[in-house]
Amino acid sequence: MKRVALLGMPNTGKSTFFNRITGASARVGNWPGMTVELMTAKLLIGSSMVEFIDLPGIYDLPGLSEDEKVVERFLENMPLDLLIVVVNTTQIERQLGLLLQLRQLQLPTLVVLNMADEAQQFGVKVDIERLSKSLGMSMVSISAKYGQGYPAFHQEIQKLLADSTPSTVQGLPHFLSHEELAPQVDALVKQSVEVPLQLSPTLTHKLDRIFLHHWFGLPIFFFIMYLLFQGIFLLGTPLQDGMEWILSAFKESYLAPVVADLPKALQGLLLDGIYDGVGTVATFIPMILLFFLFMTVVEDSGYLSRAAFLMDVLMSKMGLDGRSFVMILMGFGCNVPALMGTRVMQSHRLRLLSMLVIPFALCSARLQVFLFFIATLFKPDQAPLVLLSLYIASFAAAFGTAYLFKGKFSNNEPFILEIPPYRLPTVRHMFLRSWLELQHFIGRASNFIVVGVILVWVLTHFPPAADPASAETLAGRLGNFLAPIFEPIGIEAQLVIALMFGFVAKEIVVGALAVIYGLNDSHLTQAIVQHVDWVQAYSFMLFTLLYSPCLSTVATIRQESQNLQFTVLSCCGRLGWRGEYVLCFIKVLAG
Ligand SMILES: Nc1nc2c(ncn2[C@@H]2O[C@H](COP(=O)(O)OP(=O)(O)OP(=O)(O)O)[C@@H](O)[C@H]2O)c(=O)[nH]1
Ligand SMILES: [Mg+2]
Repeated sequence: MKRVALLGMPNTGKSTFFNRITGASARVGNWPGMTVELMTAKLLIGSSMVEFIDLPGIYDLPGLSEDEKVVERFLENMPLDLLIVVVNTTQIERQLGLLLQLRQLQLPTLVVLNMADEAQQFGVKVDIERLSKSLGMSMVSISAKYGQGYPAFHQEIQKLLADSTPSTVQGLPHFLSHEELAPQVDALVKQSVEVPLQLSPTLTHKLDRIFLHHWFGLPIFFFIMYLLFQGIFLLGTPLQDGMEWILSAFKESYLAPVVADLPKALQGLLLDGIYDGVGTVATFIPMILLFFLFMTVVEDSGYLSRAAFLMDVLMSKMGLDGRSFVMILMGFGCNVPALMGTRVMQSHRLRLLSMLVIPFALCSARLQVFLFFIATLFKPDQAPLVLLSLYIASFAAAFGTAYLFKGKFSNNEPFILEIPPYRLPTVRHMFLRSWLELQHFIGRASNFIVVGVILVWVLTHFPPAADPASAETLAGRLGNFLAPIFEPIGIEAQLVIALMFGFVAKEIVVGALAVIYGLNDSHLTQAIVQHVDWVQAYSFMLFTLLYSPCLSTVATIRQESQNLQFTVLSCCGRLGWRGEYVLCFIKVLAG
């Protein structure tokens, strides 16, 4: 099998290109540092199987941050048949330096000049034949996103792979620095690149005058976030109701008759345990999907990088920088990839501090719990505001923690942010990306949820003599045992059980509630309305937000930090926030 690696600066479209040629689904986004790990996919080219490897972007060789080291280790250890260097044509002057460094590796190389569409739009022209000759490398021009130039690429790669032999770099050379390479770059640019003398004020500039406005930038940002939640509720609620209706109709007319002959207890486990538990989680799929559709627009349009820029000053007061802010936003999807995303940071302390705060980000699993309680206990016009307040609480907890620990993890890593141009997200990418995230959500949920709901069902139905979910059941006893801790913050025994399962995965919480109260959808909603008032619900939600990250997050923190002590700190250091702060807040709210 032949091996081909994709390399280049961050945000040049390597993953877009990789996905397009191999049909894989690597994460793509208008943000430098999207890919932090190797991703591979196989493809038949001509008559030989070729393995493509998508690498994290690098600015420089030798690199300093964790993801750049990944690339170096890769180059040192992997025999390659071909190196494909992806270049953003519109920034070719800045990217030639890296290309020249890579030439020092003396590997067979194909240069892909990407973003041909933007180059044309900006009036950047490259004399490919001439540049290719001067560099002694094959070169093609493409647009990875819109699919131009692929026939030429396929022709070229077939030619290059036809009689290739894998070669390994024998110890990395002493790379010339970008300063040392500057004269050479200048000469190449002069000879074969045509850049318009003055860029006309593009749409990006015009939009940035609004979105990065000194005073209005931040309010606009919060307004956009508010609209996002409003949109999720507006579109998501009817979809969710429809889903509930279908699931419960299916249960009544099809499932109930099928299991009617089974023993009562088993019927209960199947219908009220597994089906209701899993079904209740499933009704949130439309909302989660909408959330990711909107987030993909925010991310892929380039607005996420603007958010980093806007927040940078504020973040630096807390020992973090704009990138940490973006990671927190990414953590709104799932904390795990956000934690891995911190690999773009060079300073280990900055990484640790960011990893300490990311788990406070209100991830989609917690979102699902909140959506459930908010829809149940708050009026429709209050709902978006309540959710917004939880997002603000999430930020506040993250920032507060950073502020408390910034002394312990002080660093002075300079932060240079690349602000990419605004790009129109394609509908195809929006759906692909959201589908991918949804699969992850369902994957994580299904890992635990069936086992989780069975366990909850057993706990709430044993010993068999006791009334289900009453104080005499195992769950009831456990809840009562823990009650002294939770009563002061207004969380009742049933909810305590749900919280315990939430430690494994937050996805289980709502399913667990359905089983604990022995009810599904609308009945569950009514039961909650009877048992829980809004203050209790808010308290419960805050607690769910703060108490502890889920198991996968804890495992990722352990792996990324390689530090057990830190992992313990990141789970238990939050204890301080829980009791006192939540209590205080609730007392104020309840007057
Ligand atoms: N206009 C245009 N945009 C593109 C093209 N190729 C990629 N993009 C966009 O550029 C952004 C970055 O794409 P990615 O594929 O994530 O870039 P990457 O090189 O893998 O980035 P890192 O993983 O961060 O190093 C995304 O918003 C893409 O949609 C292209 O040919 N034209
Ligand atoms: Mg990438």
